[in-house]
Amino acid sequence: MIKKEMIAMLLAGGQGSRLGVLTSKVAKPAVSFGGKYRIIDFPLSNCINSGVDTVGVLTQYQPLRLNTHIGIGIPWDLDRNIGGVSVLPPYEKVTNSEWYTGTANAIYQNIDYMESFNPDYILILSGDHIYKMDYEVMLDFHKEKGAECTIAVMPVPMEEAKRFGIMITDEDKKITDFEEKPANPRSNLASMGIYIFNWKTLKEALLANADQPGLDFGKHIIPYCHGKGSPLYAFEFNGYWKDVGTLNSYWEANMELIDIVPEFNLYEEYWKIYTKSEILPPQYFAETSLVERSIIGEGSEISGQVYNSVIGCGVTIGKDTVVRDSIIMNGTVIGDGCELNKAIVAEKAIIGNNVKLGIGEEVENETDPHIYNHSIATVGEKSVIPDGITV
Ligand code: ADQ
Ligand code: ADP
Repeated sequence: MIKKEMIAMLLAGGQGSRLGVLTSKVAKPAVSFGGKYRIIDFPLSNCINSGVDTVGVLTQYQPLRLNTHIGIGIPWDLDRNIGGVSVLPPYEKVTNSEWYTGTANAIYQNIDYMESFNPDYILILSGDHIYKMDYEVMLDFHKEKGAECTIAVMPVPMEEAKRFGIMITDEDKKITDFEEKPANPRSNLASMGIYIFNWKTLKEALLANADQPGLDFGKHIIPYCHGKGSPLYAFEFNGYWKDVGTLNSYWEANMELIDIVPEFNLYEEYWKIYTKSEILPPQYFAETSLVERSIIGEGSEISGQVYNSVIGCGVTIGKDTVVRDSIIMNGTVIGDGCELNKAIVAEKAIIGNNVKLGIGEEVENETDPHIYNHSIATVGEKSVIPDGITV
């Protein structure tokens, strides 16, 4: 009989509507990040680097790119004999097929998948966080405390606490109180949405709450376990962790990669970030080009000037074009004489000549669908912007 000590279930089905046009055609976990990666590469790479070799990826909304990206999981090279990466969309069952109505409902609908590995522990992950974490250290903590559920936590600024699950712990890190997104938070210890459950505890909680509409971990499962008196513990994480759910946090997290001393380092040998990328030619920099403090993906051709920016793979930047503080995703073509300032351009967009986009802090146009607040101009995937436009 197959036996795995711990398998991971990666929730990748959220709509990500707060990322606006960036997620109108792709699921949030499949959005590109850092030039050559996609957001989901980070939790998946954490799994490999932590020795978790079986991962179920729960997809739902716009899953096409995600499916192509994950495919049969070769770049991540998890256990390909038993387990590995499995994409678990809803609607796959013979009976009772329905959409995943909430995070825990998605897990509930895959009880048979989890059961087939006869696991002791289940690791629940989100597909939209940028961080490096050794889940094995968290599992050791879970065992040492005799917990039934361990929640990874981080202190957050008090004014942001109401966006998160918030808890109060005793000196032994035991959770004495938990509230999901409280209006008046009593602490700033936030849940990172990363949980280790004893399989028996999780299964019982899922079955007992199966009828809850929109069954959710923060709203139902954690409060249920707490109410029942199961020992819940908080595992404190002190590294870099970013929920890239908003345009501002997405932009900031990309910009943090190019800081002179990056807080989040992609170049560490011992914690590699794996991804699936196309086979592309090297970058090419024309004699008219100038690049400062930027990431440039493979296969890009740069004839203009690029400052403090994250440029994806296969991007063309024309002559006399200046790109500053911006994120340009894979396959986008920018013509000559353009000016991009604090803009996010999604994949395969075509921007004509002499276009002006996102002039720094001044852009504020809430009525135009291509422009979002926080002064970041965003251009959706495959958009075409004609010559001479200023937005
Ligand atoms: P939220 O940030 O609100 O709170 P949530 O919307 O519950 O997160 O999504 C968590 C993950 O599940 C995301 O990766 C999302 O893509 C995915 N997901 C959402 N709905 C899904 C569905 N129906 N099917 C499959 N996947 C789905 C949670 C916790 C808080 C905690 C924050 C930390 O509830 O307590 O503080 O995460 O970010
Ligand atoms: P999105 O909200 O962008 O569709 P998710 O599916 O990941 O992305 O988020 C699920 C829910 O989380 C949202 O519908 C929203 O109610 C809530 N949420 C999380 N963080 C915030 C926040 N900072 N501001 C508003 N709502 C939030």
